[in-house]
Amino acid sequence: MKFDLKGKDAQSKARAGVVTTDHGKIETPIFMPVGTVGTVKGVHQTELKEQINPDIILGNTYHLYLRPKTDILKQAGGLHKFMNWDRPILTDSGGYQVYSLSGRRKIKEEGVKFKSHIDGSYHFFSPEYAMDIQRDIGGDIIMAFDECTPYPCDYNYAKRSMHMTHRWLKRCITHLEKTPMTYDYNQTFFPIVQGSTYTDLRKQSAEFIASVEAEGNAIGGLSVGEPAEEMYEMTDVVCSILPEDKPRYLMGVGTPINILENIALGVDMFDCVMPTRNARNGMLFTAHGSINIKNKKWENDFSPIDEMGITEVDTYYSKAYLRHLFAAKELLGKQIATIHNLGFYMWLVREARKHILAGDFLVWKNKMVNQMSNRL
Ligand code: PRF
Repeated sequence: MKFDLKGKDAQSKARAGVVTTDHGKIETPIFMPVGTVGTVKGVHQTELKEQINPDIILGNTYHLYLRPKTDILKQAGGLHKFMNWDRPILTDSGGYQVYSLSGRRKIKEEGVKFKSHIDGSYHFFSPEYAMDIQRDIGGDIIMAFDECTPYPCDYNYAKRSMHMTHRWLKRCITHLEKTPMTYDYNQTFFPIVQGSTYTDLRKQSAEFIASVEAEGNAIGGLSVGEPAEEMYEMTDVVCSILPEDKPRYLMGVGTPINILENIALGVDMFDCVMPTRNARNGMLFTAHGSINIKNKKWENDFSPIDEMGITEVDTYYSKAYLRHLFAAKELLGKQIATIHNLGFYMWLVREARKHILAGDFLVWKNKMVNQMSNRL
């Protein structure tokens, strides 16, 4: 993997770059649509490629391991072939989903024992096993196995957990170094900074993560319920320590405003279920604010869903029609809303990139943050 910085904003810490992987290039800042179980929920592959057109999507180790199971993915020749997606894929390690989804879990130094949210069966992930599974899934970027602490988190717990995440990181690296590659394409490993909302822990963790000199670095443990200001403070501290010539990935973030604010602090990569999950609940993001399409006020609004939208659905269908589909609980409503929201997130990060390269990112960002705060 290669990362080339193409431009830096003079008034903020925003950067524009290009990540090159064996499955293609990723222009940063980037938003990665979440394809948890090998599908970006509700979006047909051709719509994803031709309309939304992301450079990279994300898959989840926890889900794919449980279903269809690693063995099936291995037989298919990896997730790319299984789902017929030929662009880059990043897989998360399971270090977050075992905490947020599985019914029960027991965290020990050796790893995490957890109960499947699908059938209640028990499973065990160690840092080593999380690497093996990600090798079989075949992500271009694979993530360290970490513990994401909840918010709020007691200082001593956060400190102990951070040190365990660091020890787990060493185990991931040792395992990757001493076992052979099992996939035909190169896979790049990203370690993850933790440390909850404590500045001293975040500094310590960022220094440790930087010391392993990985090809890219991630920031975890944020957007778990803390106020946005605290998230920005932590991102700022961590970005000031992580190397400048490597991509920085802020995991699970966030709202359109969170994304722009974190780009301004030097983050290059994002993923979040928000555009897809909120779409399925009738919430649309636009450059002028968010819309609850189920609201009665759209009943006879025959204007396009989003006049400025980049996807076909934005001007093809009206707000009144989309509202009707939600009222009638038609599947198509969720699909249209999902395509719109993902199209909007892609537009947002591409515009951010253009403005970084043009040198007027900060002014544009402030205007957008202001506009996007509206509820229409
Ligand atoms: N760790 C991992 N995945 C994640 C997170 C984390 O801390 C988060 C936190 N917002 C989202 N996804 N491995």
